[in-house]
Amino acid sequence: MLETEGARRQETVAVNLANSLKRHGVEVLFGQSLPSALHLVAPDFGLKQVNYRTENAGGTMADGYARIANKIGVVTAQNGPAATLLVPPLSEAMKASVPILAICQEVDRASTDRNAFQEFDHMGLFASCTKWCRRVDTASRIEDYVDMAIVAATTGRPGPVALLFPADLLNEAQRIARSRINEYGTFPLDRVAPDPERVQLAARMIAEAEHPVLIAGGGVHLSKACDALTALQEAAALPVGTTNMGKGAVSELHPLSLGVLANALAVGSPGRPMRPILEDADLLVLVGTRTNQNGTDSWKLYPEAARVIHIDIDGMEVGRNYEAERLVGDARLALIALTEALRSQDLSRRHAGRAALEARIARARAEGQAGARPHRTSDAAPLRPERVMAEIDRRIGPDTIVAADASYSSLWVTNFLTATEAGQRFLTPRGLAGLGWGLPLALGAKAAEPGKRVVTVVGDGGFAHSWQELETARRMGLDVTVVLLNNGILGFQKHAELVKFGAHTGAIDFSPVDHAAIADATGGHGVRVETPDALAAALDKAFASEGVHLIEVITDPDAHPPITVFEGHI
Ligand SMILES: Cc1ncc(C[n+]2csc(CCOP(=O)(O)OP(=O)(O)O)c2C)c(N)n1
Ligand SMILES: [Mg+2]
Repeated sequence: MLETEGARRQETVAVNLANSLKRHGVEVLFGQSLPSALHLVAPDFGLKQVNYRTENAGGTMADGYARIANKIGVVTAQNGPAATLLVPPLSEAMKASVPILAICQEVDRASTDRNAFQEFDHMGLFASCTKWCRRVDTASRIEDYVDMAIVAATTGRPGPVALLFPADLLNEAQRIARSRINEYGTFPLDRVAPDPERVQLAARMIAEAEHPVLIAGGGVHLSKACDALTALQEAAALPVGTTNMGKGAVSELHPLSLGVLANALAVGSPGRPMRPILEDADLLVLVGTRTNQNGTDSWKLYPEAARVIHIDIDGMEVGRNYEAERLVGDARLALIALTEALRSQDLSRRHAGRAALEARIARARAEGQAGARPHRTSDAAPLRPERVMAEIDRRIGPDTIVAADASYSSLWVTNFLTATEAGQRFLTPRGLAGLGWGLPLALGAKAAEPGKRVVTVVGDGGFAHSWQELETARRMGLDVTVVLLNNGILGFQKHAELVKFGAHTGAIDFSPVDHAAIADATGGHGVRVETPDALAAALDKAFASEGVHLIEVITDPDAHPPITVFEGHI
């Protein structure tokens, strides 16, 4: 650490930067040493470096951290090739509304625009995948820019931002400014309530509706609005379903909960029998959802005749796909205001229908479970993924965080695990649905909540995008359990091609890979299982011991989640 002594002796821009990050509550930097000037002084400010192997995984760790901690995730990177690898995670965060601060080094100011080594147009690079991006050139403006960046990420609709620092600037002497004291790193930073008159109108619409249904999206988690939503569910006897990203916004065991109602409602889906309840709705209350394709089953899920109330922090999302009564504001404040406004409404219609509604939901739930039971209880080998989910489901509790990779893993998790409490977290990369997100999301979540069990479900194709981070997990003491569904193919790709073209290309099949050996080779505990009994034993062992565990489950290559658009085609 001799090298740090010199840096410590004087106050530099890097010291100012570390100091400002600490003021905003930042505790973890997902990094790989660069910018070195920052990382050399960061420990003096209590900033822990979690060292990723690749930048795209590091950015995704910052994403998982932010989703769980409700604090801005910070990732740092070198200019040029490293910065380009931040594009995928920033793009996911942009679509999924997750605040991330990317701190990137720039070439020295004197070398700018001279084709310096690894010089690149980072402003252009990040233009489409950040809410806000600036290059900082003036030593005295560090606090101003850090505050602007963090506020840009955490106010309004959260999202990623980037700050670019020339390497020479970070070394410039600069006394620490003591002028600013506020912390902006926790989100939602500024809770803004919707227009009270519109809240009153919405309350009246709910009271007067015959069959109102509420759909909760991921914004409910981002806003920490799960308790407020549960209170409204009770107060107005409202049936509540969720999108994939909204899973866990309410308990799926609540008698008024419909579970996940999204793009997997074909035969075998536990949620399928709930669909008629949604189809009967004359009023839809959408909360914290961008009404995206997967969330709405290609915009076919919601009844066209239903009136719509849409609560969202981003006014541009309200009415994008469904003309709606606009309640623009923070989900939590909006739900609290709505519950309050309902007190002065006559809710007798809602409460009179509650028992019958609960009975209808209970029947649909039982029917859904019965429909899913054959696969959930199947002893077949190779295993059905539904059976794998059943084994995980009976071992997790409301405190377990489950992160899924893209592809089928996301849908197995959202449709076949149970949120037993409001606020239970299931992280899915549904912003862009890029492969490889599962493990780094899990590592970020574990960095945010070291005391909680974190499990990630990944496919064999997607996992090849992030194998290398098993070593990160081991080295950083981020003990997670990876459940790898090895069907030997790019499953979703294959089946989607079969559905659309009746044929698939030669890119689908893999040579056999010993994933358990990769886990062992990186200091973790790998095991391959081929039967339900072996899976049960492996899960018990992983959950009872420390370390990084990888359970490679050989699964049925013909199995696919009950994706609605596949129905009748394969
Ligand atoms: C980065 C990226 N590349 C390509 C795709 C397209 N894609 C979607 S699903 C899929 C197959 C994934 O296979 P695997 O991870 O093994 O999961 P499985 O569907 O077999 O469970 C592909 C290639 C993507 N979503 N993201
Ligand atoms: Mg696969």
